[in-house]
Amino acid sequence: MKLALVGTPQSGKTTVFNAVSGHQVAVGDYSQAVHRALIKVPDPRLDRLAELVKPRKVAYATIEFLDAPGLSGKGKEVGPLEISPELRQADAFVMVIDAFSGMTDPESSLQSLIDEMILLDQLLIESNLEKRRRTVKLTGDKAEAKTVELLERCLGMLEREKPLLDCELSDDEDKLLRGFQFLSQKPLLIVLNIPEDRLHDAAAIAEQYRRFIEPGKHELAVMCGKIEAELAGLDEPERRAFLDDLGIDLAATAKVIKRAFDLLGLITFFTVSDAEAHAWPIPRGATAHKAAGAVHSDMEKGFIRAEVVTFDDFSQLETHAAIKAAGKQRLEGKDYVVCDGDVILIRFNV
Ligand SMILES: Nc1nc2c(ncn2[C@@H]2O[C@H](COP(=O)(O)OP(=O)(O)O)[C@@H](O)[C@H]2O)c(=O)[nH]1
Ligand SMILES: [Mg+2]
Repeated sequence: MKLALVGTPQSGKTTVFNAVSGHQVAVGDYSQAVHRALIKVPDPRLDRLAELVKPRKVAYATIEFLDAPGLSGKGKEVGPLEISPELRQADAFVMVIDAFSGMTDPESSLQSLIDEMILLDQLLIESNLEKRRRTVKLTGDKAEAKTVELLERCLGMLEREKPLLDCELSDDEDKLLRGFQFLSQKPLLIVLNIPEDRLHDAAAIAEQYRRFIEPGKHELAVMCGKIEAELAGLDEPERRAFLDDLGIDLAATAKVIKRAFDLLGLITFFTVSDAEAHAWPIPRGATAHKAAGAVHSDMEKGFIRAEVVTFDDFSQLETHAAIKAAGKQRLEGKDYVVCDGDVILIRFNV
């Protein structure tokens, strides 16, 4: 799963990238460089499992994070369609809003970024429709006619200045539309980048943006990118001291990653053995069979059954023997829908 940063130049995208990834890329230089990182998703449940099982290795779930030049932030005055193709391939966007410099009004920059995505999508559809309409006229192709009908409906939304995220779509339509990699169809994590002297107001600031947030489509996080980027470079005791100094209890970075993970519609299941405790991200609603495939293709091919314990039972009972004695281990087949926090042993045969 891939997240991409978007926002106006100098809004703090690369600063947030550094904060989240622990990298130390140069900021403030108007650079057009592309940065990428694989981000560990912090998970106290995995820490607890590792404490119980004492494996040789602990592997966190990861998500890909991309910092690439993109939107102009100029709203309706966008120029050519030169947005990086890599941005289009992202599963969701992390939109960084400058709320620290006082140079721009954060609410209007948020609105103009959304307007810009709407306009870019509109241009993409317009450039596409003419040819497709002609094909339908010439060949009468049914599938193509469906696509045209869907694109026309989308165009109508965009012309009313609504993002495609608001479109009511069937699963098939959703899939079809995703192929076009429209910008305004992607879920958004809005990151308000505030100055350090307003950190104590973070909750009140977040409240002002509630109306932009629709559950499942958007998430909001308030952070001071500059501070978080400094924090990322420190080891644990130094970090603790720094946070105490500022009078805040938890770095916002972990929250940003968690919200991004939720926004992508992912849940986590765990596998544990002497060798490794591993957190695996899978789409909500995935079956045990798919989960097996996430671990190894052989497990999917040779799937026999899944032995499942909930994290809470595992954490409480602590050992396999105690879990079995308490009857808390379930045997599940291919079609079992995996729940967030399941600890799974996959039996397979190749
Ligand atoms: N005071 C303050 N400055 C920030 C913050 N975040 C970013 N900056 C500064 O804003 C400038 C632009 O940041 P950068 O991450 O390069 O923005 P980008 O162009 O969106 O990638 C840099 O000089 C940063 O140090 C913040 O939270 N507070
Ligand atoms: Mg940058």
